[in-house]
This record gives sequence, C-alpha cells and structure tokens, in this order.
Amino acid sequence: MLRKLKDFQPGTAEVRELKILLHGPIGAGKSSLINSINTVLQGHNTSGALADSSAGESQSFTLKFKTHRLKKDGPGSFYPFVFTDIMGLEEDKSMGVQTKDINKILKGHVKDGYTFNPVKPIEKGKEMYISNPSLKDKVHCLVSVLPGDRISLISDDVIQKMRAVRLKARDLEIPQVIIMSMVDKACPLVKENLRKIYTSKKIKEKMEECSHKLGVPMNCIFPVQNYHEQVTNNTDMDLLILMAMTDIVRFANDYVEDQVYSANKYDEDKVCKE
Ligand SMILES: Nc1nc2c(ncn2[C@@H]2O[C@H](COP(=O)(O)OP(=O)(O)OP(=O)(O)O)[C@@H](O)[C@H]2O)c(=O)[nH]1
Ligand SMILES: [Mg+2]
Repeated sequence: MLRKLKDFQPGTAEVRELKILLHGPIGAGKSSLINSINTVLQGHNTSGALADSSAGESQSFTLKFKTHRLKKDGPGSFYPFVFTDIMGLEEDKSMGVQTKDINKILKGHVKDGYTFNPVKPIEKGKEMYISNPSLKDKVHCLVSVLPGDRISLISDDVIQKMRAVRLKARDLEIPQVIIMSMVDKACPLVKENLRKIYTSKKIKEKMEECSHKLGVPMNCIFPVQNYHEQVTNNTDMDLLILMAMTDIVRFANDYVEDQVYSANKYDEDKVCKE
C-alpha cells in the first residue's frame, strides 16, 4: 500500500495535485491527521501541519485556508496530493468557518492562504476569490473528521453544518469519506492494543453513530489513531492510516478522471451537433 501511494500519479494531466479538504469540529484531529499521513509517508515523526496540544476547548487553532504539501524523497519533490486544513466548525455563528465559505472552497473559488473571517464569508471580486475556477482549483475529495471519543457530544448545530457541506459536495459529485480519529480514547482495549480495533464493539458502535449522524455508509468510515505523542512509527497505526489514505486518493483520482471524461464527452457531443 505504501509503495502504491509513493508511486501514485493522477490519471489526468489537467490536475497535477489532487485536492483533499478536511473539515470537522474543533479539535477533531484534522491537523494531526495531516501530520500522521506525513509521518507514515516519511517513515519518521513530522510536524508540518501544526496540531495544537490545547485544541478542542476554545477557538479553533487553524485560521488560514492553507494547503499542505507532503515532501517526497528528493529536494523540491512533493506528492501529487495535497491537503487543505480549515478552521474547525463551531456551533456559534460568530466563531469558526462558515458553511458558505466551505461551499465556495468545494467549488474552487478560494485561494490558498485566505484567512477566514468567522462573521463574514468571502465575497466575489475580492483578491482571494477565484471567479472562474478550473478542475485543478476544486476539491476532489471531502474528508469529514470526527473524534471517536466525543461523537455524542458534538452539538446538533455542528452536525447540521457538516451535513449541509456533505450535501453540497454530493450535489457537486465530490466523493466523501469520514475519518474517525481518537480511537485510542474511544475504547480502552484499543488503547492497549490497536489490533483490537477490528473486533471492538465500542468502535463499531461509534462508527455506526458517525454513519447515522452524517448519513454516510459504514464502508466510507475509516477509524484511525493519529500520531500525537508517539515519536517512532507504529506498524498498526501506519496500516489504518494507509488504508484510509489509499481509498481517499483513489476516490479523488476517479473523480477528476470522470470530470475530464464528462467534459470531453460534452465537447464531442457539441461538435457532433454543430
Ligand atoms: N489520543 C489521541 N489524541 C489525538 C488524536 N488525534 C489528535 N489528537 C490530539 O487532539 C488535539 C487536537 O488535534 P488537532 O489535530 O489540533 O485538531 P484540529 O481538528 O486540527 O483542531 P482545529 O484546527 O482547532 O479545528 C491535539 O492535542 C492532538 O494531539 C488521536 O487519534 N488520539
Ligand atoms: Mg487544525
């Protein structure tokens, strides 16, 4: 699986990098997930996306719409998939990223580096607004991150916001995946031995809760334990992260290929009619 990811190239020349958008409640483990994927790919501890050790309580730590590139072996060489990590979704309307902003991100209207204004969504005509986004600017896979230990505690407001984003992504035919983080905190047996994840009733229950709350089928939910205090790679943690990542990249790649195929087909049909 690792080799497959290391050798991966997008199936179309139109998109050099697959764009994966992470969203979810504050402190769900979005930034840690990017760090963890980096750790798995590099084979050692990394801290590129900056997880916050006090996150989860107050305001979101991530304020900018920032693209994270993952370094490959050689200098200046990066993987052909990137992550955008956005501010956590907040219950309070005056805090956290707005659903309207996420919808614009999905469609590719928001430039990298945009700083969210929690009380005002980005407007057309502004410097950071892309008026005519092409396929490369759009999001190619939406990843919802939910904390396995706190799913029941997430407010209805935040769940409703997440469902709204999901529906928008569905309308745009963008593939979607749920990452259920914090499995070590959700089940003591799993904390002791990560391999118990496949038989843990507690984890299954939590996954069912994710599925029910967001309306996503069970086969699109990936439980993971992020690297947060471990300094050396752990094969069991790596495997779960790799399983999720392989599917995310495959879904994103299928999406861009389908979009290019549909666009070409449309052009051909138009020429035939003319
Ligand atoms: N035990 C455990 N802790 C985790 C896991 N994933 C993340 N954490 C910790 O949870 C806290 C929040 O993680 P972040 O990655 O900063 O969360 P975030 O979703 O990026 O938060 P915002 O950017 O503020 O919205 C950090 O202290 C992480 O170290 C996990 O799988 N298990
Ligand atoms: Mg973050």
